[in-house]
Amino acid sequence: MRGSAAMWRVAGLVAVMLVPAAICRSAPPDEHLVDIGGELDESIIGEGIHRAENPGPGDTYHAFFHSCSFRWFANRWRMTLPAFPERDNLVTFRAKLERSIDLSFGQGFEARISSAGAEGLEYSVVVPAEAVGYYETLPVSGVADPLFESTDRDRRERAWAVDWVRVRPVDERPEGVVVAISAAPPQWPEEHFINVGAIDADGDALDEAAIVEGAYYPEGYNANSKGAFYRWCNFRWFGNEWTVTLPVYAGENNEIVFRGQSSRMLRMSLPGILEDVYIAPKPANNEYRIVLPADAVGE
Ligand SMILES: [Ca+2]
Ligand SMILES: [Ca+2]
Repeated sequence: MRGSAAMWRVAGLVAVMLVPAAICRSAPPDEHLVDIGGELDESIIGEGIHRAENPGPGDTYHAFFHSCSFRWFANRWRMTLPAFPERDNLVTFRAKLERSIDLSFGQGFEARISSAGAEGLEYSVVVPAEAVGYYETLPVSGVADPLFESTDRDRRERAWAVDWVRVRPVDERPEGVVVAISAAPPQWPEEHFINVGAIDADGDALDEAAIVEGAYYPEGYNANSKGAFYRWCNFRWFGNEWTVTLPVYAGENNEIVFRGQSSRMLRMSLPGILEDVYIAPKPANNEYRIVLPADAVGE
């Protein structure tokens, strides 16, 4: 591994602390369940997914449409699911499906689901650990086969309607469930990665080396939270001023990405080397990005 350590002193008006009565280090839950058409699905849906719809009147042509909230998906769509890092993930869609869908997960892992043979309108795919990597999010895209063409007044592409998506970590791949495969080894970007908030089986923090000061205890997976971020990943609250130590690539420009949730402006600094840098709140995908020039990193 190349790289040397750089100290980032980062200050800003960051977060109002919520202090629970007891410190509870959260083990990962048994599953992440995203109610499509219901609360919190906004944070995972990408392009090609239509508006949320509530159950319709009872005279719809299939019980699905008057028994659940859902969204129509176009012929091509994208979403970002919460996922369990470095585990096989069993991804199940509950959906009204009348054509096949070619799915792509992470770094080019592919699987096809078809409308034949699904029980309870549930369609499952095993996404191997090597497709998920060390991330807590999993990009998924789909293409309908054959493509949907509207022949009625509703001109939208309505390739399938999805009620929910569930992601479970599995030790054993269930029999008869399709496994996503990749034609080539996954092409992971060259990077250092720190899963802030991760703990091991004994409850010990796995991110200690990066945390210098100003951050609270690991938590996350807060099942009753009204915020998707707090429900579907582990994290730490950072106070108004905090310092982390990050590995960097010597002699090169370094792009640093923080995935986080803040409604505040962040002011970041590398003491004595860089002018303060301000980063706007609420970035796309919760990703705060900053480029550290090679001459600031040094050799
Ligand atoms: Ca639903
Ligand atoms: Ca995390």
